[in-house]
Amino acid sequence: MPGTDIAALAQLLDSAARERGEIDPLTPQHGFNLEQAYAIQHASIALRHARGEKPVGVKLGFTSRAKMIQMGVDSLIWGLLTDAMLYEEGGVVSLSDFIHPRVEPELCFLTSRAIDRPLTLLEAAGYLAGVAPAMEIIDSRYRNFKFGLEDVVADNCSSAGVVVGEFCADLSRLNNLGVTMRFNGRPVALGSTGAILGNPLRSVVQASQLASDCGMVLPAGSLIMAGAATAAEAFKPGLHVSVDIGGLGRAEFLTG
Ligand code: OOG
Repeated sequence: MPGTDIAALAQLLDSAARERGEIDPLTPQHGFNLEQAYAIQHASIALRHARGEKPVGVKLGFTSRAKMIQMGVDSLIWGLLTDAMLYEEGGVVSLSDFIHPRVEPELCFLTSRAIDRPLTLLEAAGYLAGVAPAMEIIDSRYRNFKFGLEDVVADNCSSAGVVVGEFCADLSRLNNLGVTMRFNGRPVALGSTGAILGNPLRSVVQASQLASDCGMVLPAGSLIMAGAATAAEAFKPGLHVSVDIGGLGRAEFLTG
């Protein structure tokens, strides 16, 4: 829609995140397209940067069928991470930071060199320092986590927090590792890293393509969250949340 007020919608989403208040999806009233949705996302991230938050990397969304089916959206999307979204691995994540948070098991890549062009799958590992077991905390700013593609993109793909375990330099066997997420020791989500685009390294290829499409360089030391291997789980206070990724190790946090 030509008259879409990118800045005003970015402000609305940013305020919803800061005040932890749900809002109705924006597209029924404002009818923006995907390109405008990314413009809103970037404008809302610019507000965070203006407050002093630093870029730390990117996250991919809907890289697994499990997530596409859970949310009814079937296109790969991406969002931008800042240092304010980093939560200490092994620390306490307070529910008061969020509206209605959910957690999902992921892999997190760390780049060793700047990515400034689209990479092939064969090249991807050469740009990485390592991979870690990780979890993403998502927190849609939309009522009841209900949205369409353009709305979730404008809302920075529900990004809210990341918890990253220890990095491992061996990138050779990521294809089919078992993924188990537990709440207080009870399995709540089971899957395989193969669910992430058939091979999680493809998320690095996708991130390089998406970044280059919008003229963005991912500097060395960037995080790339590969997207969830399973559906997300809502969480409450008083939990020990962990993810084990076969061969790679564990990431965990407590909820308060
Ligand atoms: C959108 C974010 C999806 C993933 O890993 O697939 C995502 C959402 O489900 O709210 O982060």
